[in-house]
Amino acid sequence: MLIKLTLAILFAALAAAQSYQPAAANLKMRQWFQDARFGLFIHWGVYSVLGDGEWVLNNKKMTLTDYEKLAPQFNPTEFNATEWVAMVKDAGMKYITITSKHHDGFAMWGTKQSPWNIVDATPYKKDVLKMLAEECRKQGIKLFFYHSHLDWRNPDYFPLGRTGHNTGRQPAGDFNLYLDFMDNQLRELLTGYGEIGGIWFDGWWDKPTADWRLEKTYSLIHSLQPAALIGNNHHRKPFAGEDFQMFEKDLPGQNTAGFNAESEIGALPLETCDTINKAWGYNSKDKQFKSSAQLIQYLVRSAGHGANFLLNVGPMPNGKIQPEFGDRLREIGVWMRKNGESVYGTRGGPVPPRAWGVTTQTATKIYVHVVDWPDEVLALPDVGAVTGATLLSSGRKVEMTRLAGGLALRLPREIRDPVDTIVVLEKGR
Ligand code: FHN
Repeated sequence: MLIKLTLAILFAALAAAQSYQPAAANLKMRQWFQDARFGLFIHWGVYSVLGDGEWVLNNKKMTLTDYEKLAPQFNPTEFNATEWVAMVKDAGMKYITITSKHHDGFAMWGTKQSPWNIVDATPYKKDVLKMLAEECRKQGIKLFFYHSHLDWRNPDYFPLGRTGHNTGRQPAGDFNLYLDFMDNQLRELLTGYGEIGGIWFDGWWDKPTADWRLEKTYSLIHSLQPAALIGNNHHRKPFAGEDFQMFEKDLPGQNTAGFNAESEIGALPLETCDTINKAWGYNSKDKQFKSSAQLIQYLVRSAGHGANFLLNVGPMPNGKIQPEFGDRLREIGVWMRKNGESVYGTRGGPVPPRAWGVTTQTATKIYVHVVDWPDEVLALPDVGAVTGATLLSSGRKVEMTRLAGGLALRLPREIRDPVDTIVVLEKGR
């Protein structure tokens, strides 16, 4: 009987998964997403009060009773949605992905499913996501929600997974009730906040063998907003029903940070995310900031891998973005205004990513991004017919020599840019 039931569930899940046909609006959104290439990731929640990152509840072995004392201290009176969205636009970013709920379960909107949210549990009492959604719509920025599957606080998130073992919560609960709770929260987000770019899931990895009812959740999202893109940071090849694939702290195909040992690049639009210092949520002690040059180079390398770059900030508990982040975003924006045509609307170019840099391309042009190459001559393999080569920055002609099996570009010192020397190759017909 049990075997029959399990098989029936398995077949139903498989049928639902296999039957997913992205709507035309979804496919259009995927194109938009790929053209956008650059977005802002925001990790913000009640944890920002401690300035010790978003994992502080787990990492400092806090009890929930102590953690809940943070809510009355979380009063981000200096939050200004207009300023945040203007900052995003100025940086040349096209979308925002903000934590609606992180692993601590705290909701950044006035959810009716639990009082553990910014409206009901804090003196601020305002729905941050609503203000941000309205402002994004006004300023033409798309809004995605990061939503954690993993929940260290909801008693029905049981049995526990790999994390959250020291919070002092009761060792009992009904996981299906938790999944109902999560679907109800997602329903609120997809019906009360206008058109949403998509949902960015995280935390599946906490219980990789659990039945997460993903098909049900994914169908709910796609039925409420067919265009909304679903991505899941499970660090595997995409599951059925997903619309894009993300990589954490690594370019697609790489695994320097250890998250991608089991991930494999699928056929969906790609995104890579990273931090400006080391932390996702606000960490007052972390001063290891990457330079704007490094961040621009990562953005360029992502584009060369055919991936978006989602760059993170962890706002402070008062609602401000720390100046070190703001400065870097401004500097990237200056660069994007000059060089954006080699990033926006491009796809990975004909030369696969190399240590020296990457190529991106549009229908008519190939952009050769020379990021790290000491020599005057750079040889490329065959890139197809090319009618001319110029520098993107000045339009100056670049000496190009055809070789058997490729071409060579001459890049003398005086035309080099320490961040990225961009050569535009005109495609021949
Ligand atoms: O545990 C989270 C972490 O806090 C952060 O949200 C990052 C963002 O990619 N993802 C998780 C770890 O995989």
